[in-house]
Amino acid sequence: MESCPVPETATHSLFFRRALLPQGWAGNVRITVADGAVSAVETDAVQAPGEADLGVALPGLSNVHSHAFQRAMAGLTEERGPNEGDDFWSWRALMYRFLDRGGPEEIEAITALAFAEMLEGGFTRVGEFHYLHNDPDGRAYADRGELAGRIAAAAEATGIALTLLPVFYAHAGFGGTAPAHGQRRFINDIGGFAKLMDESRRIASALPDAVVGVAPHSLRAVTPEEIAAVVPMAGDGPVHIHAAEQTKEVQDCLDWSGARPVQWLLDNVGLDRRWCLIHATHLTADETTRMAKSGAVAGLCPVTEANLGDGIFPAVDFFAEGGAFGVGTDSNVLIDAAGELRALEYSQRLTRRGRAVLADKQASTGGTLYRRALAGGAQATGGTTGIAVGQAADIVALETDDLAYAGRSDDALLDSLVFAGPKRAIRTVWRRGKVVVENGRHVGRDAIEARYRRALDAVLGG
Ligand code: NGQ
Ligand code: ZN
Repeated sequence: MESCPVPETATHSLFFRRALLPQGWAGNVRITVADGAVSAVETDAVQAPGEADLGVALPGLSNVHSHAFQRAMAGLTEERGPNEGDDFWSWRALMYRFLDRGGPEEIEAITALAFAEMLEGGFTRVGEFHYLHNDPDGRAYADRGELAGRIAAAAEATGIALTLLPVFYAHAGFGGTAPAHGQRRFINDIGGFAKLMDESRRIASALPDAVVGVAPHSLRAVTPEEIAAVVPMAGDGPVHIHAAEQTKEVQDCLDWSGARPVQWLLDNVGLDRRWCLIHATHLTADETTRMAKSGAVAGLCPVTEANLGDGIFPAVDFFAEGGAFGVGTDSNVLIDAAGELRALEYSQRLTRRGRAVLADKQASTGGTLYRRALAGGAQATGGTTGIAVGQAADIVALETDDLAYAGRSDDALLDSLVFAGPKRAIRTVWRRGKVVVENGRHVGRDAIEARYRRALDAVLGG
């Protein structure tokens, strides 16, 4: 990247007039960074002559769920088709068609743009639910880690922290049915997947703080025997799975097993803190309580869930039971951490006909959501839990010159960030103490954009 004036091994410090620390908001905070990690946090420090005031610092959030390649189809699936009922399944058919083209270069270029936008949008780590493994004809690449390597290259080029979640995908529906043609780029058997996991670990070890987990795609695409085989491959890493996103999926699961998807997982896989259930939209009261108590994270993607017409997650009840959540950008139709939190709260307000419904008692909504998404996101991805000694120096500074923030402080800034739409919400982002976003723009954006445009010509061109 062109503008990284600070060598990574150097110790340097960053001074903020306010910072959100694990113990709460603090003033005049000097954060010392050594080898990419926070080595000291001083509060009520005296600003030294010549030391810049970098404004208001937040810990970066983890994006728990992304399919980076889908960034290239943002806005392209909003036409009504000839048949009754455009829905998730017709969207998915269009998404599959999109995969007819696009080789490693295109996947990397699209992913790099998505990752740069995530950094600009307040995410410093991404959980990439990576299921594109094969070439456009459905053949395994000679190097099984070819596309995982492209994801890692995009993470390295942009600077975002990577939690790589190689996806096991083998079937079109419940009960181990044969995969459809449109799914040919996702398919693995257990032996091939084990090789992909080995490659993924090798690739991740070249990045400073990448995490590798495992993602059985869904109960539709993976049989119970396959889940039992792939989950141990996560080692200490997280396990992510799509669950109960669509009512048809819930019904198909009932027809197959007599249980609903989350109920099935609770009864059969031993959900715990390692697990992240993506969407978990359709829950009974009993499932909500049991899932919350299990310690598993709800990986909520409210913008995509609205875009795809999935339904509304019972967040009020889940929170009341102590459930943990993180947010994800999933289809990447919009990439914005604050926008996910806003969509989550608004979905609950619209159904509950109330305000500030997800806020802790006598606390601000933005503040509550930000802190909880930070904690749940870190749990689900192995990301930073806050600005504290030993954590990666992954820091977001607000664009406090924006009028949306005028006259606000501390949690009121978070409320304005989430609800009051700053035009440019974020000024600077540091990843491992290095500037990756400056004045709201990723430092490598020009080159990333040019490469993305070429990739789109290749994927969409005539
Ligand atoms: C995915 N997306 O894996 O990209 C899915 C579509 C599927 C969402 N579920 C494929 N939002 O679930 O079968
Ligand atoms: Zn997904």
